[in-house]
Amino acid sequence: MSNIKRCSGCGVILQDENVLQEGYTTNLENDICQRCFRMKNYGEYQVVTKKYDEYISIFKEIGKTKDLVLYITDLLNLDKDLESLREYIPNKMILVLNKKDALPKSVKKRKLIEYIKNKNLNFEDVIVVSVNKNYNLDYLIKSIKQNQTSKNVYVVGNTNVGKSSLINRLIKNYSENNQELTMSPLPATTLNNVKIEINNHLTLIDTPGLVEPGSILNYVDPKMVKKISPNKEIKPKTYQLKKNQSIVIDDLVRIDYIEGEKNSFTVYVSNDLKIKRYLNSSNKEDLKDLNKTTYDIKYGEDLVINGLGFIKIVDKAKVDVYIDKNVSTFTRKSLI
Ligand SMILES: Nc1nc2c(ncn2[C@@H]2O[C@H](COP(=O)(O)OP(=O)(O)OP(=O)(O)O)[C@@H](O)[C@H]2O)c(=O)[nH]1
Ligand SMILES: [Mg+2]
Repeated sequence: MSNIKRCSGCGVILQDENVLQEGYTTNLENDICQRCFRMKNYGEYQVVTKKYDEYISIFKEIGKTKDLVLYITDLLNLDKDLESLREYIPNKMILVLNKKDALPKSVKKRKLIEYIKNKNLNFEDVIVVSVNKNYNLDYLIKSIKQNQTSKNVYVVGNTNVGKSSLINRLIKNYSENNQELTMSPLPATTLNNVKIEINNHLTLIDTPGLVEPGSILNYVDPKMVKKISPNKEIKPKTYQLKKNQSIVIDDLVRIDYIEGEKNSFTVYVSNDLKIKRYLNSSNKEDLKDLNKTTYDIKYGEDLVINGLGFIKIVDKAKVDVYIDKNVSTFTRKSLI
């Protein structure tokens, strides 16, 4: 290969020598790699994993610039720690809360913003959007204009939060450019930084999303990944539970209510997942072979299951959660 050409869909370096290696294309005249071609045209997917160090070095490179950074997160999977990136990226940063459409309409934008602002984090702006519904992107563009420090603006965030989808939408809405980034419901779609010129004053730089080791998406098959990722407004389901009753979500997670008064559990997960409720958990053994964690949940907290969604529990409760040992769970003050 004499001069390096990158795939315009995912940023990988194109090569025509080894079918088994990333960046393969049958012909270097092509603009995208075979993996992107297959994702775009057939919805096929091939797993590529990056090492943690590779992400960190991408973040550090961004940190060396003074450019504005858009930090994208998914409202259903709000990062536990919204400041972990700060260690590497001290830049001016706008927090973009995407996938508003997945939450019930009754959840107000203002409430979500207040929730974040109460944490006193250091963001220039906090913006709720839905890329799919084209919601609030005019405001995002305005805020970018106000806060950008140069032409370049980086787009970072965990895998699957919708970074490439957002940029594609901004291209459609605000640019003459016709480049199209590859998007997919599966983790690790974008493989390298990709620069996209929106106009003479703005170039967005798409980056590969960090694959969180604690996300359930890493431990289920692609069919289940699609089921777990909501593409419609979630219809939350509320269960009034007494102790010794349980909720089981699609053979993925079991929650036993082991101590507390009659209590209300509202499940916010994709509508495609089946939820079962057991009136007497001691008779049922399903999923009890999975890893168990016991939580003492305080009044007004959510139990979050990384990658899947969350359960809002009204009163204090002691629960046993059974789930794959690699998947992280935690509690937080109720989002909704
Ligand atoms: N419901 C909903 N889904 C969205 C929205 N935006 C993106 N998605 C979906 O989220 C999934 C991931 O989108 P991508 O744009 O590939 O995500 P990414 O952040 O670029 O992911 P990586 O390249 O792996 O880091 C796709 O299935 C998108 O359709 C949104 O506003 N609402
Ligand atoms: Mg991407």
